[in-house]
This record gives sequence, C-alpha cells and structure tokens, in this order.
Amino acid sequence: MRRRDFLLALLALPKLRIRRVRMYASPITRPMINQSFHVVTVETDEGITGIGEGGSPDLIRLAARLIIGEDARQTDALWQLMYRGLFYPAGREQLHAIGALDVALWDIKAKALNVPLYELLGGKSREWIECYSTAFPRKGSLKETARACIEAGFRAYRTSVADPGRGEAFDARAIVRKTVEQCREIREAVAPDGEWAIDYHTRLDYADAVRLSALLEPLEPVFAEDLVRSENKAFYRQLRQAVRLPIAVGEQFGDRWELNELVEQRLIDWSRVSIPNCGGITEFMKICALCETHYVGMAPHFTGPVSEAALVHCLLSYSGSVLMEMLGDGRREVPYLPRHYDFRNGRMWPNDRPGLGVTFDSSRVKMIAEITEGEKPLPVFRRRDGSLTNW
Ligand code: CS2
Ligand code: MG
Repeated sequence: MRRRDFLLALLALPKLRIRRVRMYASPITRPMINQSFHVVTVETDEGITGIGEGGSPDLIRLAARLIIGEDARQTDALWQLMYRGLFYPAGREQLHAIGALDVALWDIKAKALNVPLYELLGGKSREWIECYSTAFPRKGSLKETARACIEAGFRAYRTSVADPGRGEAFDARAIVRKTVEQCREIREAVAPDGEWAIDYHTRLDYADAVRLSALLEPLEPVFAEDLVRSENKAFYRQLRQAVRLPIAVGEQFGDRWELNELVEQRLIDWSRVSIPNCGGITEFMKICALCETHYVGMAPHFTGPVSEAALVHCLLSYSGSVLMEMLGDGRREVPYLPRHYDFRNGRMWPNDRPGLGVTFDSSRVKMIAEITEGEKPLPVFRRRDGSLTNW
C-alpha cells in the first residue's frame, strides 16, 4: 500500500470500540506467570478482532475492564489507562496481562488497515531476524548438538552455567570449572561459522561470575547473560568494571523503568526484555528507542507463539543489533494457531498477512474468561487537552 493511501486509510479509520475481551486456556501454559501462553481476543463493534497472549484470568479481567468501550485505535492512551488507571503502576504480573491486551490492540489496528503490523512500526529495517537456540534438541554429544544447532541455521548455540549432578550440591567452584570445560567443547563445535552464548542464569555470586567471565574471554561468547541475581540492578556497575564479556540482562524485567539505568549507563550490551512481559508492543517499542539511543542490542527472551509473532514485527523495524531467542529447534505446531510466526532455517521471517499474521481457532481451546462490562474503579483525571494524568 502506498504511503499516501496508507495515511488516508488511517485517517478514514472509524472508531473501533472495544466491546468484548475473551481469554482461552493454552495447553502449552507453563506453571510460571512469566510463561503464560493463554490467548486473549479483543473484539470491536466494527467486527475486527485482535489476538494477544499472556496474563492470568484475574489480571486480564482487571485490565480489560479499563478498556471496554474505549477506541482500540488509541493504543498508547489505552496502555496508559491499563498501566496507571489503578493508581499504583502495574507490577510484572499485571504487565503480562497488559502486554497481552496491548498486542491484540495493535493487531486490530493493522488488520483494520489491512497491512502487516510492522508497517505501523516504521517498516522493515531488516529482511529476517537472526535467532539463537536455547535447549536445542540433543544430537549425541554436546559438541554434536552445538554443531547441529549451527547446521540448522541458527546464529548461535546457547548454553548455561553447568547443572550440578543429580542430587549433588551446587558447588560454585566446581561448577565454574565444569562450565569452562563444556564451553571449550561448544566453541570448537560452532567455529568457524557459528557463535555461542552462555546464560549464568543468576546462579553465581559476584566473585564466581567474575572468575568464570575471565576464563571464558578467550572463547568469545556472543554474550553472557544474567551474571548474578536480578534484584539489585546497581550491582552491574561493579560487574561491568570487572567483566570483559558482552552482557545480556532483562528476561526477568518488566517495563522500561526496570531497564533504563542499565542501558543509560551502558552497563549491558543486550536487552533481554520480551513480550508480553514488558507490557506489550507499545512498551517494547519504547524500550527499543531507549536501547537504540545507547547502542544496545535487542535479544528478547523466548515466549509464546503469538507474542513471538509480535516480536518479529517489532524487531523487523529495529535498526540496532538483533538476536532473537528460540526454544529448542524453533519449530512449533500449535493446533489452535493454524498460522503464527514464520520460522525457517534458524531465522524468523516477515510475512504480508494483515496484522500480526496469526490465525486463531477458538474451537480447539477452552474459554476461561469473558469481559463485556467496562469499569474504571478509580477517578481518571485528564489534562485540558484530554491526556491522562495520575489521580
Ligand atoms: C532462560 C530461560 O532462556 C533463558 O534465558 O533463562 O529458559 C528460563 O530458564 C525459563 O524462562 C524459566 O521459565
Ligand atoms: Mg536466561
């Protein structure tokens, strides 16, 4: 669609009033809220329905009530309403629900304009999304598995700090030595055309994280992730002085206010925030702008199939470095999602389907929530120009 026609279509877009939100239980849901793959649909009175993914029934209800009756086109205004409409800023679990609904709102708008969603995010800065694999399926030895990952087209094979033996204590000194041995094998296996990355998985204390990082320097990982526990972000000021590996942090974080100091003080090289965890597409694109400002790459954590499709649209438009995490071999048959993301040969690819490009067969899953009544339990204050300000 030519830009002029696109803009005319955007201006001619009627109000898309939200009339119903539904939630469906995904059979691939994990026990952790940060890995909820429940599906949400947002229906408008113009007959356009958007799809999102994440949250829990109670938290979806909490956020959906705030936007029933509102105009789905106003994605940022609705994000503000969901994030601030209950006065206290949304926490990580509430952000997960907001992110699910936000993705559905963006899907609606792009469907209404009959364009792929990335067209609303600045178009394509790249032709495909480089991916790395976590838990690539075992193909014999560790070396053979790492090699098979690169042969499958992935850019990098990701490992983690070694596990203790079954029933053994986590002896960090011994674990560091065991990890270095494993990483030497992986480095040999992926060279010369592939890369590798390591996730410390917040398992180590400062001294062990620094020591392991020094021992891994000659093996040149793409990044070392979650070097220590994530609660004390300021700790990375010291870590950054002592560690000479690229650092990736953020899968445990929510919105930009959890990440901004690490980015603005250049304490990390890769952001690991993901969708819906950060609050959806609206928030993810703001984090992209923050990261672009400080030359930080985007390496979002793997997520559910609908949210991965959303990540592809966002990452296509991001001008900085991108490396998307996929679980296992990246392929996914999802009975209730006949179409979701387009993954081939270790890469994610754009498609020209309208909106997210995801199709949903609700007959394959069980509905677990339906919200048709709007409610704003607290006063909503607006400035003279109608923009929302806190109560
Ligand atoms: C890991 C995750 O892929 C990673 O970076 O940190 O797989 C993590 O173990 C799971 O998300 C926990 O649910
Ligand atoms: Mg991780």
